[in-house]
Amino acid sequence: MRALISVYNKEGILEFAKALDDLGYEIVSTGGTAELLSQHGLKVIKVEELTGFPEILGGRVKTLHPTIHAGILYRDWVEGDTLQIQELNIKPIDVVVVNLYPFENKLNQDLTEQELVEFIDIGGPTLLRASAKNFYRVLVVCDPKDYSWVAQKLKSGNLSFQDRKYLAYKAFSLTAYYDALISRALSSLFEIDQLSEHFALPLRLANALRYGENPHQKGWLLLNPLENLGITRSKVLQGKEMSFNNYLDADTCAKLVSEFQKPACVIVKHGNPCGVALGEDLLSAFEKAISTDPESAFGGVVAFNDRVDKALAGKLADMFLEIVVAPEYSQEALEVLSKKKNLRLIQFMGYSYAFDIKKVSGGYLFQEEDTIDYQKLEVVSQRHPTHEEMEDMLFAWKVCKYIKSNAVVIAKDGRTLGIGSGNVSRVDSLRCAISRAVRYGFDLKGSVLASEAFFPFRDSIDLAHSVGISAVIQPGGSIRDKEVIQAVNEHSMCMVFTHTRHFRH
Ligand code: 93A
Repeated sequence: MRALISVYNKEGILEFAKALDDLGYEIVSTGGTAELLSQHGLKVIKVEELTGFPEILGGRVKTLHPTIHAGILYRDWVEGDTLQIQELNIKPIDVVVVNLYPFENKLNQDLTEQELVEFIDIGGPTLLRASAKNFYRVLVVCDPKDYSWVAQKLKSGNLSFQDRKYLAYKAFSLTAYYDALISRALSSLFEIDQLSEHFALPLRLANALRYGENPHQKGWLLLNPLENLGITRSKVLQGKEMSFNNYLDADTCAKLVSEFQKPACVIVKHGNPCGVALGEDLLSAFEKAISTDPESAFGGVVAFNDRVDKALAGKLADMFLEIVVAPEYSQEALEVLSKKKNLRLIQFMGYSYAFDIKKVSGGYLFQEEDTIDYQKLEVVSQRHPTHEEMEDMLFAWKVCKYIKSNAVVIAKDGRTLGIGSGNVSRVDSLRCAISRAVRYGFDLKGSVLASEAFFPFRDSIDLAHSVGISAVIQPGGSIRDKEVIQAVNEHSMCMVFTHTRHFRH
């Protein structure tokens, strides 16, 4: 019986090799691995002794040899195979233990293209694929986490065919991931922004979540190793474990608050912002954001774009919140918030633009991230907006981008007064926004309205005017734009076209 061992990560390999040696396996090994094992007194056959061929090209060719691969791929149930390997004096290999050059770890290390390329393992994946293909006869181990249970089962004679199949599946999962990682890394290294016919998205399982969107659904968190920022990479400083829905809400909240330069606060519930405000400081922004819709804010996710201090922490601790997200917390703030054991505190480090992906049955929809283009703004009404109206419109426009369509935002003095989300008719979204604002006693005179997509009719403009809204920002582009602009002019309101819409479905 023979075992081939070739590992980059040498952790735990000595014990595993000893266990194989005890079980009577002859050990065949590559350069560094062979050296380590023989240093510790194990009898090792070097690959080159077996192949009669030295390791060449600085290690690029070590195990890529027919003696090795025929030893692995040999089918003992096929007569022709047996005759051939006997004729060529090739001995079967029964166990293969390999882990790969750490290409993934090298991605964030500022290596040159040439240096990085050297970490693409060729021989290792070939060994893994060959042995996994021959799972009927060969046992393949690609993860040091499996050494101990595999050794135990081999010793007791309990290693089943199903175990071998599981390990073969694991090996192919690893090589698929490894190649996907290389493909994605090269696409950014070579600055290729075009999708190829076979798109490789490498994902690594981080952990199982308590459950998915609902308790009866299992849920997992998978990481994209090529993005080192974002909500999944942010530190959870305290509190209960993050849930599936927590990740969704915290992501929306953190991304929206990052759009603002001034001190800002965003509150999100069920994926939609329910209060957004700018302030002199974070505390005033928080109070303004809460007052938009205190009922919905209960149990919400709150995000800030600056350091949370003690005074703000005191206010946060007085409320029932699921999550607080901020780039930083003062030591005193952390002490205050530590009393709220269940409250999750996240230190958000920003995010990088990547693909936005949505799932449909049988496939995925990919798109670039949605961004705002400020170059395209155009005043289309007779009256030009005042400075305050313009500021409020731009504020409301940013918020709109993060609301489920049909999205409308009524805002004034850097705060949302009413938000309408997820309605199937635009005017209904506006009615919701108005009724929320009225319920909390806001005077809408001189407020602004943002709509993430065009108004199909003038009805929303007439309704907006009737409650005192004086300025409207929207993409334009309806066949009834003329009628809509006419309504704006009749009411002496003003209107800005963005020429870009921000659907969120
Ligand atoms: O450079 S390679 O792609 N060429 C090979 O033929 C080869 N065979 C095994 N890399 C190769 N390996 C890899 O070497 C293994 O996947 C493992 O990561 C590493 C072990 O090298 P050493 O035993 O010299 O430390």
